[in-house]
Amino acid sequence: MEQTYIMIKPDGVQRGLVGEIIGRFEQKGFILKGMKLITVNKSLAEKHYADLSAKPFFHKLVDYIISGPVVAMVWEGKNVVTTGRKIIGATNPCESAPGTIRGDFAIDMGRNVIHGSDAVESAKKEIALWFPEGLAEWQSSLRSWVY
Ligand code: 3AN
Repeated sequence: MEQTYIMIKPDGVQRGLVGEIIGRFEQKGFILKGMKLITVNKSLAEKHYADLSAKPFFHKLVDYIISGPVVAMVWEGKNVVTTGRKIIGATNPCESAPGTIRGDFAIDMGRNVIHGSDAVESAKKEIALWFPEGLAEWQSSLRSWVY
């Protein structure tokens, strides 16, 4: 079953949006496979955003991610990568639709509340990076009502 890496960024944690965001993924029917509140070190943040290392905003982005605790999560379910991105909304909160997380809770690109993997392959890499200890096991009978 497909999995994605979702991270509530420091601004989302500090603004008290953790419950709201988890609720949206739960209500859709996705299954929580991993979750932890952690303060990110610089090396992990730089690895996570390695693809953006040439961008002019890279250092600001890394400083933002390490500025306070984040909630790192893995969610599982049919088409969860693409659907998760739809739930999150466009990168620039000025363009994200009302009803999406960024559309409802953000106005600034540099403080856009949440991260979600953009493809199945990057989700695999990000999950391995953020959850080297592995994920929770669900018995298939406990989740059979979803599928
Ligand atoms: P997304 O988070 O929607 O996948 P990416 O991967 O293009 O978007 O960018 C990663 C993060 O970098 C964004 N969430 C945002 O915080 C930041 N970012 C992207 N573009 C800009 C920009 N032009 N100025 C400042 N920050 C940016």
